[in-house]
Amino acid sequence: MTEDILALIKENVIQGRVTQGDEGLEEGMVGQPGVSELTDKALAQGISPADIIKMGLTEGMDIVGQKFEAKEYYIPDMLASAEAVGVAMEILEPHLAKSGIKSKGKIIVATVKGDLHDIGKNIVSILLRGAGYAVKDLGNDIDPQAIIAAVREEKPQFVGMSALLTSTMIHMRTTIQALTESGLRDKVKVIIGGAAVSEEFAQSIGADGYGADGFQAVRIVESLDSGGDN
Ligand code: B12
Repeated sequence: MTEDILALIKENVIQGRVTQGDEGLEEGMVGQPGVSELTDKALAQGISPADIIKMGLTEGMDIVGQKFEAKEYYIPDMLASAEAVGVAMEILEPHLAKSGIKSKGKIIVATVKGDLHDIGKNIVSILLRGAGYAVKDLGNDIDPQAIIAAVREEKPQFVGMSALLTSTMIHMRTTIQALTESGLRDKVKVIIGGAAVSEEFAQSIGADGYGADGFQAVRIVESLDSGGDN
């Protein structure tokens, strides 16, 4: 019974169905419970939030990641699945505190100064939330000093910066320099991404990691979180 409902959650994450009114990638699913109804039902049956996350949401998202990498899924498919996971995480959040599961670290994300592209950053934020991180999204066109102020206030373990323009990626370097000048550089791991930047650029500005897509962003943060160097 427990396994059935977790398998259904996993399948509906893969299908990107939040509620029973949603269509899935396969036909004929409208009217069947989606991830939010199934998550409520699983909790009502006494299934632990940890099992729902591990065997339902995370396993589902792993498959979505594989399909994305194999080019079977495109960005809208990935977003639908990530949204389903995000909604389930909102339902689970109060129960996580009760069951003693600590949320993972906190990450501040921002698109750098002068840059209005925020679609990729938003995907990264949703996937990190889905993976259990507390994400504070500062938005787009964010000045280095605003990132410094947020690091002081929020005390995150990670800062994630996004840049899509070759004219704005320079602000990743200035933000890292500003972190150093403020004595905060060793308090946070900095990861970067966005179409303008690369692994080589990340190394050249002294970032701790680079992610080519949202799933890599999660993998890098998890690896840095556990002390690895990605
Ligand atoms: C949509 C778009 C816009 C929209 C943005 C809307 C929005 N709310 O974001 C609008 C219309 C506003 C726009 C404006 C402009 N744009 Co534009 N835009 C694009 C476009 C078509 C798609 C970008 C996108 O959303 N991709 C989809 C997302 C999912 O991908 P992504 O951002 O790369 O994010 C993924 C990864 O990079 C990674 N990632 C992203 N961020 C992060 C962060 C971290 C920490 C990590 C680990 C990973 C990570 O994970 C994400 C998810 O998988 C690109 C072309 C392209 N193919 O990239 C041009 C593009 C980026 N734009 C471009 C340009 C030139 C402009 C303008 C200057 C145009 C103009 N003359 O006005 C303005 C600049 C405005 C500004 N100041 O920012 C150029 C940039 C060229 C360059 N080398 O600098 C591009 C490449 C188009 C081109 N070929 O010329 N644009």
